[in-house]
Amino acid sequence: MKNKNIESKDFGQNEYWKNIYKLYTFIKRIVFPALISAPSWGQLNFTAGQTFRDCPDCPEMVVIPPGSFLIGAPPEEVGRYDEEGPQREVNVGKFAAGKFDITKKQWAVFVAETNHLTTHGCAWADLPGDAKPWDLNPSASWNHLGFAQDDNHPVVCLTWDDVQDYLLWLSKKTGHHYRLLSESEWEYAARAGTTTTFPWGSGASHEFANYGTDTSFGKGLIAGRDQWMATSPVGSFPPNAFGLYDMHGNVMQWLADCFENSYSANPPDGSAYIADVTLKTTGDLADMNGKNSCSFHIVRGGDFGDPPRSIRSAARNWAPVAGTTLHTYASSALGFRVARAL
Ligand SMILES: [Ca+2]
Repeated sequence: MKNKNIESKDFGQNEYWKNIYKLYTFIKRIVFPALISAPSWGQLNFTAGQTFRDCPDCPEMVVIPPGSFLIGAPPEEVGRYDEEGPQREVNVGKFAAGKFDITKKQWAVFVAETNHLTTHGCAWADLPGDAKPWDLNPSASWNHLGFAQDDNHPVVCLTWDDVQDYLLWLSKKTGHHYRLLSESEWEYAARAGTTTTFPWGSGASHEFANYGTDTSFGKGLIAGRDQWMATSPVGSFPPNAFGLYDMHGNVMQWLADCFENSYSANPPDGSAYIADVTLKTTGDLADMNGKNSCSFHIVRGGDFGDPPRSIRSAARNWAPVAGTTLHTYASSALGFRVARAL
């Protein structure tokens, strides 16, 4: 019918071609440039600071704004270790980070759906009879510890392998790429625009984080808002400027990077350092000499038993410890947070 009408009137035919030309111009000037300039359809929907979940049981995510920063600590920072330098500029692209560490409840969903077993034991489990608390207690697990943890506490006692299995499961379940944060992403997100020792200022404070005594390793402390000797429920302290909780203290977080004892080879694009090379280390790190860099992974944030020095934005740590591997090492002071590509 439409074609017949157009053919029967000269006026109608002109209008038809005018509309075709208008449509062509619209596509050429508006639609095409928009398609080319948009990195992906998904990214169009995310703005910095926005929070979202990919399923009802999935971790809540926060969109982190892209930017650049100096990774590491300046030479004069109190408590600095040699491996926190040299400071280097890193550009971090837009990504989403878990608002909180993964909780016991979220881990339990994974276990229920996959029957995932954790049989490696756990260090610092605080169970009766732990003669050497730093050794793996074979009976301890994420669900069997010597201190109380409700569903909202960060899940702990997981090896690197356990965490990789969770990330694969979550990616498959949601259709999105979930992974660990790189060390650059972690420090950028922890600093949230600050250059001070801690995001809240120059001194440690139990008003902002769950950590231990001023002088000892492995001992918790209750003071001010920090009412926990061991782990605290996620979100018990104020968030940083990017909207992330518990980046300092509570539990350390597994990261994607292999070990490197300086930032001299750290990728400037914000990605993880994953070069598997033979380590050449001396001094305090001499026990790692000759081992492969990727037989270790960086862990960040410090934990409930750490002194202030270890929960600084620039403080670095790594796992596993001597005598264990990425397949066996687990600790009640070590959990994880997820990242998602956008
Ligand atoms: Ca505490």
